[in-house]
This record gives sequence, C-alpha cells and structure tokens, in this order.
Amino acid sequence: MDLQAQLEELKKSTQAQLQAIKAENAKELQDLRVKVLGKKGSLTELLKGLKDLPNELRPVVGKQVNEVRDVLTKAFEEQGKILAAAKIQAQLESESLDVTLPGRKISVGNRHVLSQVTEEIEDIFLGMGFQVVDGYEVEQDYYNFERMNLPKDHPARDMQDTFYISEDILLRTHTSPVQARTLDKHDFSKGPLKMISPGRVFRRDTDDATHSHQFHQIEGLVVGKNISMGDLKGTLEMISKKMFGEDRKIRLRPSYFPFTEPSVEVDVSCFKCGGKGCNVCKKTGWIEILGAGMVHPRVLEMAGVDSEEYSGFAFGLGQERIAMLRYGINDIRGFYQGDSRFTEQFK
Ligand code: FA5
Repeated sequence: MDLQAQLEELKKSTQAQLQAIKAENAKELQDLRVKVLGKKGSLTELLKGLKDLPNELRPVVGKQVNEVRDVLTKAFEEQGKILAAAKIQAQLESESLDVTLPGRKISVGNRHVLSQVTEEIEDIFLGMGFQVVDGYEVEQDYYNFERMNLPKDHPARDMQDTFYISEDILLRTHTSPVQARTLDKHDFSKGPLKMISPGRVFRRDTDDATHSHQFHQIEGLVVGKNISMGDLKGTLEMISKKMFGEDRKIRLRPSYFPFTEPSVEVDVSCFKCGGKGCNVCKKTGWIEILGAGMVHPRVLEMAGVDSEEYSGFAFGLGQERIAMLRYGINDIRGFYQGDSRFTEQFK
C-alpha cells in the first residue's frame, strides 16, 4: 500500500475507533490520541516514509498528512466533547429524583386501644366537670377491702381472688380503694365530689378469652347532697350512648357489692342486633358492661362524711370489656401481647 493509501486508511480506522468509544470508557480516547497523533504515534511513523517519496510527490503527500492530522485532531476534540456531555447526562439520569413517585411509607406507632378507650371516657367525664384521679396499684388491704365495707374474713372477699404481698399489702383487686382515698381528701364545703379513676387492677383469676389476671377498670364516684339513683342512671345512659351509639338503652339489674346499697349490674342494649338477640349478646339483647350502685352509708361514714346529709353513686367498668364489645375483639389476651398485627388495627 502506498503512503497516501496508508494515510487514508489511518484516518478512516481512527475515526471508526473514535466512534466506538463509550462514555464510560472516556480514557480510551486519550490512549488512542497518543497512539495516533502522539510523538511516537502512527502518523509520525508514516511521516518517516515521506523522505523515500519522489520529490514531486512530497509536497502533495505532506499536505495530505497535515490534512489528516487536522481532521483527526478535530475529530478527537469533538468526540471528547460528545463523551463529556454523555457522561454528564448519564450522571444526571442516575441522580435524578422523580418527584411523582409515591414516597416510602414510614411506619408510625399508635396509642394502644385501651389507652384510646380510657382517654375517650376521661374526655367525656372531664366535660361533665369530673376530676381524673390516680390511685395506687400496690394498695393496703385497709383501702382495698376494709374501707370498701369488706372487713377481714368477710365472705365477699372471695369474689376477688387476691395477690397478697404481705398480710396488709396487696395488688389492688379493683379501682374502688380510690373512692376511700378521694373521700378522705375532699372538702365538701367547696361542693360535691365528682371523680373518675382509671387504672390497672389484679386478680388471681385464671387467664382465658375473657379473663386476665391483670386488667383495667375505671372507677366513678359522685358524692353530694341529694344525689339519687336517677343521677346514676342518667350518667350511665349518657356514657353508654357516647361509647356505643345514640340509640343505646340501658337496663339496671339488682346485684350485690358490699360497698353499694342498692347495687346494680348495668347492661346496655346490644349494639349489634339492637336488642333482638344475636351471638354478641348471647341471644339476650343485652350486654353487661359494669357494676354500680348507691354508695353504702358505711363507706361514707368511714370517710367522716355524714351519710344523713350526703349521698352518692359509684360505678366500676372494665375497659377491656368495653373495647372488646365495641371492636368485636374475641380474646382479651390480644391486648397484652404487643403483636403489631393486633395493635395496628386501632390506628
Ligand atoms: C368490681 O370490681 C367493683 N369494684 C365495681 C364497682 C365499683 C361496683 C363501684 C359498684 C360500685 P366486678 O368484680 O364486677 O366489680 O368487676 C368490674 C368489671 O371488671 C367487670 O364488669 C368486668 O368488666 C371487669 N373484670 C372483672 N374481672 C375481670 C377479669 N378477670 N378480666 C377482665 N376483666 C374483668
């Protein structure tokens, strides 16, 4: 091949190689430039052949060499720009943010369903001017039983199987001891006592789907002048409607608690069947939600409150029971196991 053909060949093959270089291999461009246009490159190599050409051809081929150098130099420059632009483009694409994509969900916790029910009931009573009072989970036998008109050896103590810590100290079996503690502190010259007290209670019960050895109650107590059973019924009717729906009715059944006289169990008309009878209310149309009654005169007297002048009502409801009825929860153990598949249902 003569020198001119070689020059033409070098030009074409270099152009082809240039085209083939990809953006991610931009370094190959520099290597190719050195290989073709460098001091010891292919073009310089071909130039050496110039001296062997006949005189009249030398200027012609010399000119062709310069042209090829110019063409290739320009081609390298241009390909360099193209590759640099492609690199920037690729970078932009890889780092681009698609603002229309839905974001990743951050899992946020929620209040436990028992806390939600408690707070809801607290709000209802706060709205009626009640105070919310805290009690002790570790309580004295004296407040848990004796002040609730359950002297030592009283058979009704068996209704609440108890965890004793010592003969006089126990885990409270109900929130009722808060009644005695609050009565002791209240100054009746400033008006009636209206309080609720939510909290945890403990009984030596066998755990099953509806019983737990620890559960939650809300105690309610109103003591003042001329407080009647009508006030109790009105209050409970209101709370049942707020918790279970406006068309709920309540029913009071005679019962027995040593600290109330008369005592009642309170049923609410079934929110599922409306009273016709279904599996939720065990075909009775009614669901028991709490125990209540008029405060026993002896409970008032033990607190130094004149039972001739003052009267009152009290109630105790189980939050688990309320939440289970409301949300159709069929196993009480779900409340305590911390399984997120349970807890997340109450967001
Ligand atoms: C009492 O504890 C009384 N102190 C309530 C009371 C207060 C009556 C003031 C009158 C005046 P009782 O033992 O029935 O009553 O319990 C009240 C509620 O606690 C029950 O209706 C039930 O909802 C709930 N409860 C009782 N035992 C358990 C248990 N083992 N597991 C879950 N909930 C329970």
